[in-house]
Amino acid sequence: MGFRNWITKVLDKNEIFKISKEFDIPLLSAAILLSRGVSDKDEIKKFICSDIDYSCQKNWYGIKQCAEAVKSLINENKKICIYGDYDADGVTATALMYEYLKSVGAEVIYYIPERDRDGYGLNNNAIDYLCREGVEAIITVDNGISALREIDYANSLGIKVIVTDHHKIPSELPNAEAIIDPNIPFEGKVSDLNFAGVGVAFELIKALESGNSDFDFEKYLDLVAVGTIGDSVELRGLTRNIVKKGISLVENSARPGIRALIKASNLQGRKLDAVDIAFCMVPKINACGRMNSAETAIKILTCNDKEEVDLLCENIMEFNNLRKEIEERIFSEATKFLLDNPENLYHKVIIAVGDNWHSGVIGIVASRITEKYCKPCVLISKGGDLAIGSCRSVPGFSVYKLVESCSEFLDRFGGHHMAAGFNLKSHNIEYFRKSMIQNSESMIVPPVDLTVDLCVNPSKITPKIFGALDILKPFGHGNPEPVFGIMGAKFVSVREISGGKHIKLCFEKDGFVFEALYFNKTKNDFLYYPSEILDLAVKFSPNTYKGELSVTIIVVDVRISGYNFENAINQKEIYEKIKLGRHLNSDELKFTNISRDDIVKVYKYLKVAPTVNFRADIISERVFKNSENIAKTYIIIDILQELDLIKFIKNAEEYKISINKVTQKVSLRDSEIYKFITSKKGDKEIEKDQ
Ligand SMILES: [Mn+2]
Repeated sequence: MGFRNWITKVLDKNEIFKISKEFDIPLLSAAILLSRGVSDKDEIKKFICSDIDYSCQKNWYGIKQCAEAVKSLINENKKICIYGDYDADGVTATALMYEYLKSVGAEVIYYIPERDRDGYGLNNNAIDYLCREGVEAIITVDNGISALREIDYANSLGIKVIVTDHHKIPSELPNAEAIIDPNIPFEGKVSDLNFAGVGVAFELIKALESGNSDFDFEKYLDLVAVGTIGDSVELRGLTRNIVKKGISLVENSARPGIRALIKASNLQGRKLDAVDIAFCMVPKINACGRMNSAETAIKILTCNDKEEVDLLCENIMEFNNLRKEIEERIFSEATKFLLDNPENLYHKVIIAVGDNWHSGVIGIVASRITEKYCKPCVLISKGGDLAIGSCRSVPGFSVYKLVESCSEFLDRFGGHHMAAGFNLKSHNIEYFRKSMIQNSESMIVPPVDLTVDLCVNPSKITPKIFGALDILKPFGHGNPEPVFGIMGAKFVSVREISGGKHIKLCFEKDGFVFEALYFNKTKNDFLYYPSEILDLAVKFSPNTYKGELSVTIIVVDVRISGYNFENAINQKEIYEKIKLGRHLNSDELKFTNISRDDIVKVYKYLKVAPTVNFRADIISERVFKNSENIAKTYIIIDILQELDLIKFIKNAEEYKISINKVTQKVSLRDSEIYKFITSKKGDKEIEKDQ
């Protein structure tokens, strides 16, 4: 994994006590609110209250017209089509609108575009089809705001279009009967923007039923919760409260389909949280659109027949398993490509190219690679003459802008700061790749932060903590699960559990001994030595054994205590520049001053080091006792490999190193890298002379 920049919050103790007392909440809840900048009285009140306001959004552009337009469609018995999208947000929004309109007696069908055949949003072929089906009006959900031409086309066929969307608005709004999108300013003001497509559709229902005190709004909240979590919408304000209530309704959903999906995810009988929905329900719903057709997902969400639901659920599980299989294959192919062509790892944006990578899965893999290397990632898949691409970014870097800057080589592109997609001709891949690398050179890709909300003493942690955390739930985008710091813990031992899939670590701090789980790591992945002093970033998870509740500590990240991130990242950049043959300035050159003695030191260390995996920054800390020799350590490892003294396989930032048997005398002069580095030193001297 690339290294992450720990942001450790320093909190005002008096302030914590004050908030805790005033709002009658545990100190820990108060501390985390404070660490997240929720410190204003009104904000705290809103955060801890759970009330949902079912009155209509009066400050939304077009909401009245929308409600009126839909009402007259219903009254005039027009044939309506809900036009949705294939992801969890679009699917739940479609199910929600469809179910509602049916319940009020409208004649309604739905249409979900298919990823490969139709692409995202409205398209003329689909409109032609709906026209033939006798559709008189289209209500879009989770799309439509940018479909200016398509809406004109529908109008030309006599089909009215009502747009409900939550995407960014284009410079000109479409020529629709009525439009709602919270991004459209109303009286010069834009409302809170954290609504998913399904959230916007729900607001339309609120407007349609405003004044009807008998209406059961709650029965839709499970759908709103699933779609909102699926779309990674920020969980704050009204949306947070709706999702909170919605999650509690998912647990005992009246929808047989949701109950079936919960059972298939082995979540039945459990108190669910947003994370369960994000990791267990959403991927299954998304798998339908990725592997086959999103229609299966809508069917299961709206079906009341138990037998049919079971059949649909079986299908969905198959799609999901297939998705996982394809995802693993693309992931290993992309990773192999990067390790075979390591120069791709040194650029600011990681680009990998492959053949026939599944268009529905390539994006998930791009986000896994971004997570692994802490850098934006672009995956390009060739399929004959045509190619597709998918990008994911890190916070603070707009991958969309980068794609846009190279769009002369693309046929089509779209997306937002964090994710983008594109189509191009295969013969343009190389031009596009080069242009991306060149244009990214001058851009700043910020390091990936890991926010540590609060430092704690492990001896003080009891199951009471879960009550304090419950107040802050649901966790998700915009309100992440709190991360705690345990600083300066002495590492005692490590052992593998679950057949080597995970590890259990033992630590000691101030005489208190505690254990922590580190998931998806092997003994060899854990790079630290017994008795080394480490900082841990952790989460706490409840564990019930024989009826007794206890706290399990789960490791999120580890570093040597007092690790200097800034140095590490600067040094890594220097090394990347060298690998790409870029010019170093004289400040940077200082760090590449390698002596024979340095090389011997690192070699001797590797020879006796008791672990199998290595990271250059950690080796540097141990061998040179500081973080200013990391670039040097990277280069020395390259030299040792060039001289055949060691063999290494690089995996993200980690190496697997083995020591080769030396059969004859080795001379540093045989290393091209060493010669190159020492000649650079010469350049520096010349620079100084001038
Ligand atoms: Mn959406």
